[in-house]
Amino acid sequence: MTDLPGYRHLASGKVRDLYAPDGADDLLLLVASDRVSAFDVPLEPAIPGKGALLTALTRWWFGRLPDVPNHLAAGGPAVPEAVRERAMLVRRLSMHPVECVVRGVVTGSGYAEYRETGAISGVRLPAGLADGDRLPEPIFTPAFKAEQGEHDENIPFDRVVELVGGDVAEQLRDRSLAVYRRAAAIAAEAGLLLADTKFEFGAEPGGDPAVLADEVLTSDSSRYWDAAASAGGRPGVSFDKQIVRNWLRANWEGTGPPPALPPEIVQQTADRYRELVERLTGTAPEGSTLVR
Ligand code: PZK
Repeated sequence: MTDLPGYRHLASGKVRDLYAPDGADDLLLLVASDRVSAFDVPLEPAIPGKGALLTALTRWWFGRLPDVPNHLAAGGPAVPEAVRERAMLVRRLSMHPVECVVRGVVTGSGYAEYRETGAISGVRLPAGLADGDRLPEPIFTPAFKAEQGEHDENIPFDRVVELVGGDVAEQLRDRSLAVYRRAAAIAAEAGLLLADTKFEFGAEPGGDPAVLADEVLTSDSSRYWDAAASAGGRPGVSFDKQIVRNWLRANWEGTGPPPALPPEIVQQTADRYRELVERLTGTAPEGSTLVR
């Protein structure tokens, strides 16, 4: 975390920091760090360029979704050079306590829940689905945002209605599904399968009750798979922390402090993040070491 002149530190998550600009109560500065976590454990060292890549990706998606109301601020105070490329100045919203997850594929924790109950977040699914199978239609599988350090809890749509009211619940669901469908179509053009993603929305004071917030369609909030490699129902190769997860699983018993990631794992992970941005946006980001 950095000391930012003109800003006050508000909160830090495992991989992000939140600041308030002095004298602009309606704005926030969301700073993506280079930190990485896996299995909910923060790891060392950082992945160089990760925060800038994920921020670039969120900005790019907001640009591709111009008719979806989002939280980017139109103006505001200068953002310090030290964090500029990994920071977003956003309007301060009243955040809904719901993780708006959309799945086009059953995998991960959703697959585990399906195996146990035949449903995910109360959405009943056909019998016989295997890990990595595509669904006939994307499904909205909301989760309740747990306190930091706790696991989010999948909840049925009725519970979303109790939390935010019926009208807003329907908007969260409908916007989430609409954005997922459009993003999945754009990703498909790049040979990518958007397996699932998580959105967060907030209410604009006195305005739109379902503004798209947070990071959007990044590899930290989404599973992107190579479409060719995941054809035929095999779980895909993720463009995210899979390299880190695999290494950690093979090199750590899960108790005590985790070992430091070796340089080659850090490099492979950084390359994988860059490859995703390059394939999606068609441009090699700053500092790219990708060999074409
Ligand atoms: C908001 N977070 C997540 C937690 C972080 C970030 N537009 C907004 N208005 C009000 N609040 C938030 C947002 C957004 N986006 C986002 N928490 C609140 C978070 C911890 C550290 F850097």
